[in-house]
Amino acid sequence: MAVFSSWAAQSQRIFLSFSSNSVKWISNSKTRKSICCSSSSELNPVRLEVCFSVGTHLIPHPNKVEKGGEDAFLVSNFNGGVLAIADGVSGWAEKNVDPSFFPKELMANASYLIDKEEVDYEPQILLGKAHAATSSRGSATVIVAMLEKTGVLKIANVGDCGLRVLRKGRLIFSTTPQEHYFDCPYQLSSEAVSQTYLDAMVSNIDVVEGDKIIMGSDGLFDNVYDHEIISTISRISNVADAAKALAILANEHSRDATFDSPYSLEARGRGFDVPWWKKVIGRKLVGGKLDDITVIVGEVVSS
Ligand SMILES: [Mn+2]
Repeated sequence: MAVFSSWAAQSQRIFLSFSSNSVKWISNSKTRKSICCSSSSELNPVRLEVCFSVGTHLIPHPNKVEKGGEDAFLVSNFNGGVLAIADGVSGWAEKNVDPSFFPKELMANASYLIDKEEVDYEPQILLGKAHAATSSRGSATVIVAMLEKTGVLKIANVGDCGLRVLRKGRLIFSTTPQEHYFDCPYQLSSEAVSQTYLDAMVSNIDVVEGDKIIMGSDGLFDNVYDHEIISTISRISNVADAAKALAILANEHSRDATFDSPYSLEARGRGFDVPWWKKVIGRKLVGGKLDDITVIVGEVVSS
């Protein structure tokens, strides 16, 4: 006991005599290190920083090829990576407004705002600020996904663009479309009656290295089933090739009047169908849906 007291006193003296910051820092650091290594490595595993490896592919509606369609998208490598798609609402053409202006300007504004302090790396705030900065007439459905280097994927979605997360070939997350009624999705608009960023569906998903993110406009999800997305992603590991293959598949289905697409299935579920006299001879409402098709495939990789 006497020996212990003596040692403690001596130790304290030594500590006090080396009162410079550097000595304290070394002393504390050593203590922390030994605790970390011995007991808490399993509780607090060291997480590698992650980012996206991204492939994109856009196929415009066959009648809108010349101007490149009415979808717009952005890919940024800020932080872990930012992906976004805006799909211009085609009904604006009836009011002599080019439906591609609004989504293009919205994405351009979002691109400018991504790294701004006031956005605070929050996709919902980015949507709000980008919407407020957009002066074109028109409207768009829009989805934004921002990956933090720590592995949190933050999503904000207004309308019927979509996002899937696949882990080891299995679907672990899917967005749900928001709509007023069939074929009328929630949308950000130049008109005051529209939805705002506050109407966005917001999700935070923990992702890990190897996870695949498939993001698309409704042109993808109206024409391609989730099981087809899963099989395509499982078959093609390169993100650019996978995005292209999914867009081509969606395009083929969209032009196929006999394909029982997710869109036609949904339409029949809502009570839309062929006239009764066609039903009598065994016909039903089928076919793909022609649309602009945007596909972004991201793989979570260590940075
Ligand atoms: Mn669309």
